Amino acid sequence: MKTIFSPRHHGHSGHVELYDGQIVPAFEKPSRAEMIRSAVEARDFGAIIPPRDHGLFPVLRVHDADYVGFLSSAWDLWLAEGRSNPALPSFWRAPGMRRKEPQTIDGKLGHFSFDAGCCLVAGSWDAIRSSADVALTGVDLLGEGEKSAFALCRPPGHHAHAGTMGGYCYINNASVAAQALRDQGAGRVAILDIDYHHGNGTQSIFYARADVVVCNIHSHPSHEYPYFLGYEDETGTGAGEGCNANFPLPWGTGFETWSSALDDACRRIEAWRPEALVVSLGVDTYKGDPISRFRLDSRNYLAIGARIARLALPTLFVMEGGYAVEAIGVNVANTLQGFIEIAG
Ligand code: OKP
Ligand code: ZN
Repeated sequence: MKTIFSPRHHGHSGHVELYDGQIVPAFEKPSRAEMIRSAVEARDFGAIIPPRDHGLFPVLRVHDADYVGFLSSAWDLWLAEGRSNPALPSFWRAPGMRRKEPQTIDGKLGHFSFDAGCCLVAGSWDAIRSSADVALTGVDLLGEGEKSAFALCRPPGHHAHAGTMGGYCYINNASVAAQALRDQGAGRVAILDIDYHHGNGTQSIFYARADVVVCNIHSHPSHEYPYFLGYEDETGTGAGEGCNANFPLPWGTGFETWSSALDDACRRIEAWRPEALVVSLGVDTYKGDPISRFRLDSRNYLAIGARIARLALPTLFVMEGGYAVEAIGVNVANTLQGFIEIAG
């Protein structure tokens, strides 16, 4: 299995987030991707290659043009206000307020976000674009006949909506990849999101569609971020009715319960008969994760990879979350190894 990786992720560094009522260095930091890269390299799964430039067209298949325009220009607007510290949104609309895009950067930051989890610094946009190119290069590899690929994306993507950033996510890399697979000819594509947090952005992007089906296993939104989406009764709408499946689990969930949800999710995916699979791979389900509350052990990721391999689909792994930096490499590499041991 080849890995796609870009050192341009380093541009997104030195940023902050609001945590426990304080501004702290963001948990989503460059060392995450570097730890994963060295673990994958050490296991020798296959070549580690740089992304190819795909431009913004495949991103605009999923995201709104005004939003992408905002992402590309936000840092310059911020600088033009005479600031150089990290840019963080802190104003949002309540229901009933106007939906017009403000003309100044502080208003725009709120207009295009749903939380204060998405900081922008000088190199963020370049890193964000490189992350989408990493996912799209993974799609290319599947198109060229590879059975699987690992898109080592950073920053992650699954919380980003068509026109809204949030939860460390700017471009929804997994959604961009799924759409690219469709555009490349796959009849139906499944997305399996196993990050600890519900992939609200991915669900929302495909919620009314039957050609991209979405399965999420995550911490219950009644207690956990992103709080306002991810319940079991969200099953899709219109043509997409029945094409979204959520498996919310309580805080403290261990592997026995988690893996039985994975079995259920995999059976749902089989019933949809997809031609390709995108896995939103978060390893913040790990017991040592500093911001999460599931209890998976490192060895459990071998079994997860193996279960996914039994779906016997062309599979693109897209990196999402995981914040226990000391264990993130082992957990990701175990997932890929478990997959490879079954799928080859
Ligand atoms: C991104 B991904 C808790 C703040 C929650 C947002 C977490 C975003 C996770 N105090 N911060 O799904 O791993
Ligand atoms: Zn997560």
